[in-house]
Amino acid sequence: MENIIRQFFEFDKIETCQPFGNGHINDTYKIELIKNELKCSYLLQRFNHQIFKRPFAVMENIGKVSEYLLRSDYPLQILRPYKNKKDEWLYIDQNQNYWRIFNFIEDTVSFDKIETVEQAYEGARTFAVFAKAFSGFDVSKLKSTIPGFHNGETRLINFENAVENARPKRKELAKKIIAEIFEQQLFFKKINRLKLPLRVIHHDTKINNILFKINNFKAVAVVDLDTVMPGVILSDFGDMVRTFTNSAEEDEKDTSKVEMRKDIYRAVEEGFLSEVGAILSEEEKRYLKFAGPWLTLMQSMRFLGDYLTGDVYYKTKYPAHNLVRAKSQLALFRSMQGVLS
Ligand code: GN1
Ligand code: MG
Repeated sequence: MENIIRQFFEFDKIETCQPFGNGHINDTYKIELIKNELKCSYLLQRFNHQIFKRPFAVMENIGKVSEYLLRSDYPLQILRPYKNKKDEWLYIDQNQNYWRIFNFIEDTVSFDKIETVEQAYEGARTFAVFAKAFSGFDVSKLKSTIPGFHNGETRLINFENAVENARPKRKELAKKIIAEIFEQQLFFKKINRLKLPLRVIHHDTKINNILFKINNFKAVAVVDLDTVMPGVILSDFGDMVRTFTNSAEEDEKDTSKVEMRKDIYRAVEEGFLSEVGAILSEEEKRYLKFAGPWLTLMQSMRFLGDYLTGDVYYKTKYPAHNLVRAKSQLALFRSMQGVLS
């Protein structure tokens, strides 16, 4: 650890180093360093370059976006990466691990589940503040670091391949849900046909990607900018609907507990539009209601594809974890369809 951190800057000693957060993709640590008798905190992260196949392009995007926000009147704090002593965003160690370091934003908390409409409103408003901040930014400056990331039709092709190359036992166990997903595939085509404008999109608008002030639960920062790239507004709205309104966990085993909470949905919509209502086109606004089911169906298909091909993408805690996630997300999709279509 010490050698990795020294690639970025000098210090006297490491005071603490502890695992931090619970993302599915990267490994994150909070480190406290002593520098000239002062304690300084940072986030150290092993960046998953199996998933982010263009790690330096991701960092370029994050660099551009955070610099832009810093120079604008963006009202929130920014989680910024540091360059190492070689003036690069990432340090690659002998074992081909990619490491990066960010500033640590103090006195904040994040949480995984929305409990109240006030939290939903504030969360949605915050992601909208982030989206709105880029209305004057030239989106063509950003690279598409995971091509087809939220493209349902591309995801569908990947899913068809996953079904074809599935582990036979797993395919048998998932037979019913595979068929159910195929039944809904037109959804992806419908959304792609809309041809909505490209914007700077966060692409991972879970509530735990907002840091809140410890004592008053006001939003302090939008974090996890790895998937910031060109996309459509339905992605950021949809992933909030998927994650905020869910009455249960993403991996709830008992699907009878899974439903979209309508009061939370309304708060998400109001909070989001309170900031971006004026910059979205009529068409974008009209189709917002399809965003939740669209993204939730896509997520179910992604979890299921990973289950079928042996859990190579998402971290899992038990063998059927991705199957459970896929079923749970499909239950959520059904509940949304009952309400929103
Ligand atoms: C992944 O690891 P995390 O929570 O930041 C995934 C998202 C999914 C999410 C599902 C790069 O995000 O797209 O929606 O899991 N990120 C990537 O919980 O694939
Ligand atoms: Mg993420």
